Amino acid sequence: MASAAEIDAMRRALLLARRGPRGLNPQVGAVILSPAGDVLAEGFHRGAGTPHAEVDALSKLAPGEARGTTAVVTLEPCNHTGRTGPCAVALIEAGVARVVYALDDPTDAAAGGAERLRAAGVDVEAGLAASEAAALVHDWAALQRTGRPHVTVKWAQSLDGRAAADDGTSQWITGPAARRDVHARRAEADAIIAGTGTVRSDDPALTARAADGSLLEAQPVPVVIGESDTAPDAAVRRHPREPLFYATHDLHAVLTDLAARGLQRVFVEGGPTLASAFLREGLADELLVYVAPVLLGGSRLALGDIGVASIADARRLTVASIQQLGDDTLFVARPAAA
Ligand code: AOF
Ligand code: ZN
Repeated sequence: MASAAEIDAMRRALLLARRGPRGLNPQVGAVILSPAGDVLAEGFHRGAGTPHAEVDALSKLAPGEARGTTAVVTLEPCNHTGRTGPCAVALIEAGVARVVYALDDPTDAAAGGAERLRAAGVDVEAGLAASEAAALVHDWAALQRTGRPHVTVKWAQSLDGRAAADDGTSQWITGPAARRDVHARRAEADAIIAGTGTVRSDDPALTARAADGSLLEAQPVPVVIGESDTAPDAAVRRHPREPLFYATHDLHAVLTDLAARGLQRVFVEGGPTLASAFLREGLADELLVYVAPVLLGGSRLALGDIGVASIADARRLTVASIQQLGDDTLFVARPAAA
């Protein structure tokens, strides 16, 4: 059973974890407690290649000071030598007597730290605040499972399913409330993807902005996919994050590369061609469809070829939520489980 001091320390460790960046490694926090339950040291992980949270916390103690202490960590201490050495061994060597951690390490490579600690006589308790810790590293863990980022595909359309008028104009189909919602969701993504066609025709900034136009604090990395060149003076080149350009149609390869850069959650806002390609390839985990009460008619459909030739191939969706945003309606939908 975790003590009151350990429960407090875990809450603190979860806060510390958030100070680290989202990236190739999970966000992890650690607190070292004296046998009396006083906080002796705190640590967190600052990203791949830097010390893990436990080692960061231990480094703040004098030699021998960790003997007999309790380490409270948001993730199972690792058992492997990756870019850094195994934390389980560091804790054993420091003489830590007890380890309380929240979540088992979900990777085959690093798991097993709990067993190793127990084998060395350390008292180990798992599962304290496991659901909070799991939520914190959810996107990272999903990426370890799938090998690619979580993909949200967004588009705005008229009630009759058009993304633009016949002359190509599309600003604006939806109203201010819907556009604000889009910006808030952009800020939660690690990357925002557009096609070269959309970059050429709309010259989007691909930034996340507040209602007054000012930049939000969190900015996704802008990603531009496609074979036509992006003009030297394109707005995306002035983005606060350095843009990534992929002159390819191989979306799997692009996503694999984004995953290798630690980008866990991407937002596809690239226009009908790109949205259709992600759907055709089965790469959309979530759809955000903003529907405006307006009719455009004509030929500029919100989606083109998504690989549906006949009704039997229709992409069935599960609607997660329907939300009214001013005059517009947002459908959040996911592919129905096969
Ligand atoms: C921990 N504490 O703070 C973190 C852990 O390449 P490395 O050495 O940085 O190892 C990365 C793996 O270690 C990562 O995939 C995850 O399984 C675990 N992360 N483990 O004990 C930490 N960040
Ligand atoms: Zn570690």
